[in-house]
Amino acid sequence: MPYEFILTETRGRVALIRLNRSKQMNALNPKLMQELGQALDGYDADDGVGAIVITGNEKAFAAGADIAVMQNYSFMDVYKSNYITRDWEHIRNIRKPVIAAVAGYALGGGCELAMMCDIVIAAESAKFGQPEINLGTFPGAGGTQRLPRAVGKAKAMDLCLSARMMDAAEAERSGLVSRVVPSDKLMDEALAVAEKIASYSLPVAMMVKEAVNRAYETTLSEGVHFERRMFHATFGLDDQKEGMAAFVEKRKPVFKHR
Ligand code: DAK
Repeated sequence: MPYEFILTETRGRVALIRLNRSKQMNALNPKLMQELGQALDGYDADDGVGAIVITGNEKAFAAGADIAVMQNYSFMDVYKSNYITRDWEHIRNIRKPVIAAVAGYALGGGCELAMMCDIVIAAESAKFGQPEINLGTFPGAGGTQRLPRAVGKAKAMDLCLSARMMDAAEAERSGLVSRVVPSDKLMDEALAVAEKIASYSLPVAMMVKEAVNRAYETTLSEGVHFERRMFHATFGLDDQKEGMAAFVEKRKPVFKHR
């Protein structure tokens, strides 16, 4: 499907979505976010896809929501139309693993978009921040909630209140990103991780995602209970039989994603 602001392709069982407003540093306008939601929904429903990568270009993953579009909105405009929530919440409902491959700026809504993904892989050039306070507003797509969960209160307060940027090394040290790679290796690494994940049993990968996300929403004992039940559920899968039989027979498993 032709989109205006994103490029999409599949490579085997991996779907790649590239944000494509390079002149505007991939500023996230409503149409781009609509298209992103549409593409994500499509891949989530596609049995041939096991993992999704979202990336930008070498200068910017995304420099935030589109300030030029937002500047004249009134409270009623954003409140009544459910601005941001209506398009941005899509990604939270995607059940397959989503990887953000971040080079350059991931600021404001761009940082929030990366944090909505399941794994963030950063190029050495990556810069993260929540600089909305510069604009007389503050993070509105989860920045004040996901950032402290990822990096702790002290650093989240620092970033949101001072508007400073955090480089890739600091982001990795703080737990916002899972790995930092040389800039020219970013896509190879992100696609290799996605391919690896997509080679495993899809329902199991989906259950892992659901169980880890549960840790953010509930108490430890309820989370462990949820995990236990999901673990029990894997014993109803053909893929669990195949995975364990393959180990015992010293061969590679052939998962059927069921
Ligand atoms: N929006 C629109 N255009 C942007 C943009 C943005 N966020 N970021 C960059 N651009 C545009 C620039 O205006 C410029 O356009 P031209 O002048 O060429 O037409 C072009 O991209 C190149 O940018 P620069 O010339 O500034 O490039 P530099 O290398 O000098 O600087 C920069 C790069 C990323 C450091 C700088 O562009 C910058 O500071 N950008 C703004 C970063 C920012 O403040 N981001 C936060 C945006 S606010 C909500 C939920 C969420 C949000 C809002 C509401 N609700 C639930 C209601 C989210 C808000 C945000 O994300």
